[in-house]
Amino acid sequence: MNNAERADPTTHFDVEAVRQDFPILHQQVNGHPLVYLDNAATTQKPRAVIDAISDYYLYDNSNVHRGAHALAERATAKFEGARETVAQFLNAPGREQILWTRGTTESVNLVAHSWGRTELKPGDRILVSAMEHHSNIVPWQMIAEATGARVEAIPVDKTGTLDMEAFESKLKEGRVRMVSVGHVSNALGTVNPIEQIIQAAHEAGALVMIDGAQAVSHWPVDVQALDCDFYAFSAHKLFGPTGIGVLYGRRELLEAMPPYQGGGEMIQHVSFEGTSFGPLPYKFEAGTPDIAGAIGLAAAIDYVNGLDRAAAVAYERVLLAYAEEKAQATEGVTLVGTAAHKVSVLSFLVEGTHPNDLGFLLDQQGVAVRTGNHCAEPIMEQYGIPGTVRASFSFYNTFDEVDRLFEALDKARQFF
Ligand code: 7TS
Repeated sequence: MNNAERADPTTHFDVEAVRQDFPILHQQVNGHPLVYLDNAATTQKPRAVIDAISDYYLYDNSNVHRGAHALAERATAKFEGARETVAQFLNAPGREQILWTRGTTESVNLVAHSWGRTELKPGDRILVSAMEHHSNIVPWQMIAEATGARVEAIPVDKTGTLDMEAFESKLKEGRVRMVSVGHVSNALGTVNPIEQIIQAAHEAGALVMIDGAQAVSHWPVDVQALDCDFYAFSAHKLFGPTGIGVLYGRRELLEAMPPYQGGGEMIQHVSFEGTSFGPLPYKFEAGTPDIAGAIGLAAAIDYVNGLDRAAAVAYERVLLAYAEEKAQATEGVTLVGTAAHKVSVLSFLVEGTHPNDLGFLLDQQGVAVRTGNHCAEPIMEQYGIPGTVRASFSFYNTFDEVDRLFEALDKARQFF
């Protein structure tokens, strides 16, 4: 059976056509056609994104907001247009609620330091889940240390599902000021019930930050429907460039928060007697921004919006189910992360092998996966494992590639 025949006929997703948009996928690695299954680490870039970045440098390069010439005007229009594209993508009420950061990591740091430094008092509590990426743990620990607040983990069960009862009882204990959770776990693929989390946290008087790093590439996100206070993601996990990301924030919170960094661009007036800060979003954007990055991200969003997203979502679901079935049918393979609601991630262990050795042997056969703790050490420790082999899928992956993964695994195991 070929890929088209195996795809769920209800999905109508033309994966072969989509693959033509991603030049990098069509190469040999270690003498084999590349099978790229490391999409949770970073996604590949369609030609439209690469062209948008190179066109900007070829024709429009200039600094933004300050130049009195045609190139500066063009660069500023593209840069601010990109912010509008992101605002629409997240359904944010206003473009000034979209802040450019270096990525999800910096977005969490911005909220932890700017909001946390002014708002947190000794004894206040910050809840994160036990399956968070380090970037949604460590910034909170740093600000907790500085303010006397406490970071606590919402427990996660054996399957990788958040314990909502434990969460609700933690909220009832009081003094929870912030709940910061991942929309999707990068290590396990669990999709967290964030609507329920946001509602319960708000009822308890806490704010909610959502780490959307692993979610935005898989389905549309609507921050107003979610009613979250902050939402963060990285462009590079959404088919855009590295080095740029987004923080969405509720307007009244952003207005009340002090700047995160000082410098040019973020001020209204500077004197040695006192400095006043610019309006949103500039108050949070000190220095020359990543102009090409913002333009690249907007091109990535335009690209994604041009796909039949419902079909892509359905296709990815069927592809993951196919991979899970194959894993379950393979002797000695144990899945890590078997929550009822999952996306994209197949994390697993193979009896008698170390994940890092397997990763190496898969790479020798052209299959790119990630191995290790996936920057989620606490959940690996809970499971008593050093890490996993992680294959993570995007809509440009195929059923044939899933077969290649399992064939490569079979061959790799012959070494042990
Ligand atoms: N949050 C989650 C859920 C992530 O998966 C990652 C990166 C981050 C935050 C940090 O994003 P950054 O762009 O600021 O670095 N996750 C991974 C991964 O799973 N493999 O490599 C990076």
